[in-house]
Amino acid sequence: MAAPSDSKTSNSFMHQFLQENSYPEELRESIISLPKEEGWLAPHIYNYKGFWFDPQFLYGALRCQQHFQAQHSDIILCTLPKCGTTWLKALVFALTTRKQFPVSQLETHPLLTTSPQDLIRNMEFCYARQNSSPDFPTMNNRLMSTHLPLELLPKSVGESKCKLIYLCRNQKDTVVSFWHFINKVRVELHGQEAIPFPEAFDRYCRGASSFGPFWDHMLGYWKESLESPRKVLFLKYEEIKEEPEVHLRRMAAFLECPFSEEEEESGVVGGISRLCSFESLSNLEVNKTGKSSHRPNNVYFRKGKVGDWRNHLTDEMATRLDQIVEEKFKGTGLKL
Ligand code: PAP
Repeated sequence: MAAPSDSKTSNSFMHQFLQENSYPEELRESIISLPKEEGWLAPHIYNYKGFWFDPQFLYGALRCQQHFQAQHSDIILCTLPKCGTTWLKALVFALTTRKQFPVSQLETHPLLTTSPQDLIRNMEFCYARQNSSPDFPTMNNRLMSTHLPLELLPKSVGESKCKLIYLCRNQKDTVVSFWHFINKVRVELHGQEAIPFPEAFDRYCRGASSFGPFWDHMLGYWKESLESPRKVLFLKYEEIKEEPEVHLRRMAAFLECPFSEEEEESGVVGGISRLCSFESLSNLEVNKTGKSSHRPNNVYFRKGKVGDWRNHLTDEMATRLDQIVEEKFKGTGLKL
């Protein structure tokens, strides 16, 4: 899709976007009439049922709700943008396909030649781009990802036995990662002006980021993971960084494909962890110079570190975000 220029009004952007893609008139009208805020890539983001959306993703989300039929063996990876989606995709792909693609025979492993973003595709993005229902890759399981909040997942997800893995990340690092990503896309790909960090930070703290507010997004999945631990596995980026093998074993047990003794002894867990590490993936040619369906793959790899926020947030900013997290998560047991 062509990038909208800043000078266009939201309505004309929506008009162009929806017309180009032959979207139904009534949907266009209903999106335009939603509450809106200044956007990140499109001129505006729209608030639908308490969450903020770029218009094309809202369209995809609505189509996904209408048409997606979950199957019992589906695995859906759920994240807010910049919380480690690419990493989770790589880990779950390597984990669930380890019989077909053993990490002991790395030369033929799909992760060496295909971006994790292409191996596991985002549901609302696929539904936004295609009028027919998209095919999601199936090996042993159908694997998909989403940024949708739990409340807005298609109904069949709740009705089936499919499993959800949620990955969250410390919000101070996420806002920094989000800001870098948005500006890279704005400046290098769309020819738009960069958004200054203080402005992006303020919008993020007010919850007006893509698929935000982040606290409601996280709490929805957190509560569900406590109530239905066989349905939702809740993971944290920082904890996987600290002990990748421990969390790979947790994921394998949750997905009912635990590592066998033989696999443990032959170092399969470590092999997957090394293959999916930032150092390994970010140095692959496909992720340095390749292009996924819509963007260069390198936009998904920057530093991959815990604590980079210290290079961007003032003490005052850090306190503001910490206080939001403390207040919103009070009494829930969730800590970032
Ligand atoms: P998405 O939600 O838009 O798909 P996502 O993959 O969550 O993007 O965001 C990219 C972030 O994950 C980047 O973080 P940074 O800006 O703080 O560096 C990126 O570097 C990081 N990342 C990508 N791959 C890995 C990996 N294998 N291990 C750890 N972090 C990773």
